Amino acid sequence: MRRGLAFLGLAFLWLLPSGRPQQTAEDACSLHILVPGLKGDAGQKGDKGAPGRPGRVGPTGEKGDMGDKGQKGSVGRHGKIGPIGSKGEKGDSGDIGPPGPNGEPGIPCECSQLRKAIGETDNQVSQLTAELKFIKNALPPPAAVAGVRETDSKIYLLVKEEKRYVDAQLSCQGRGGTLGMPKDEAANGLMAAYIAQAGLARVFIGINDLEREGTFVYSDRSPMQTFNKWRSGEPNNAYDEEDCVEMVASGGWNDVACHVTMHFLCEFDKEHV
Ligand SMILES: [Ca+2]
Ligand SMILES: [Ca+2]
Repeated sequence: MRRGLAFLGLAFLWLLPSGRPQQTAEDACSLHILVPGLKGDAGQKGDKGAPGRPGRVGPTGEKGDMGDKGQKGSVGRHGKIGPIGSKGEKGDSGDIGPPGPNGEPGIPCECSQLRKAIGETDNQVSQLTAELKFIKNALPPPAAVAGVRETDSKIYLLVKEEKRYVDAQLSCQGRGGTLGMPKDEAANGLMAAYIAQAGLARVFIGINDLEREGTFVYSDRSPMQTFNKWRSGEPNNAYDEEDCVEMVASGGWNDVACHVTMHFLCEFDKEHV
């Protein structure tokens, strides 16, 4: 810095109006004392300086008093629908409502006739139900059956399966019946016609003397009455082994061995099917 001021001083001396522009280096070096000149006139006012830097941030002011409460705002928009709540408890039953208006008068009916018709219909339904039940329970595969025959109280079923007497009886019982028991002329005639129409020569029927030789009973253990259709010379208990009975197509009876196999005829009581 000091060296810079000395240089400025030398430059100032060089520009002084001395009237001797040809001053030599010896003259300059010979000056030992510099005398300041007269003060010059005041210069013109300079231009306005640039704005100073912003001052430091002042300290935080004291907290002012709380303002008055603002006015209530307007109602906002509806929010989204919330989730479904849990099911509430069942409410109490309501009061019994008032009775309804009276209906229009009915049409006079002949009730006795209607009741009679209804009763007959009920009977028919019962009968059909029983017969259907019988068909479901009793009928074997179609090929083994030659149709059925029936009277007011009985149903007869010819089974075209060859079985021994005991097995034939079990087969009929399994269907809800028993081997056929011709106890009068009408039943015997119906069974004989059934056998003949089926093209069979003979079938087992429900008569035997298994328990006591010579004493024939029906398969329901009821004793033989006056009615019988023994063929001529029968029962003969041939070979001392004929304890079961067959009916031939003409309707006659013959005692035969129980272990032979043949078709058989079942009988069902309509009240029990
Ligand atoms: Ca016998
Ligand atoms: Ca015989």
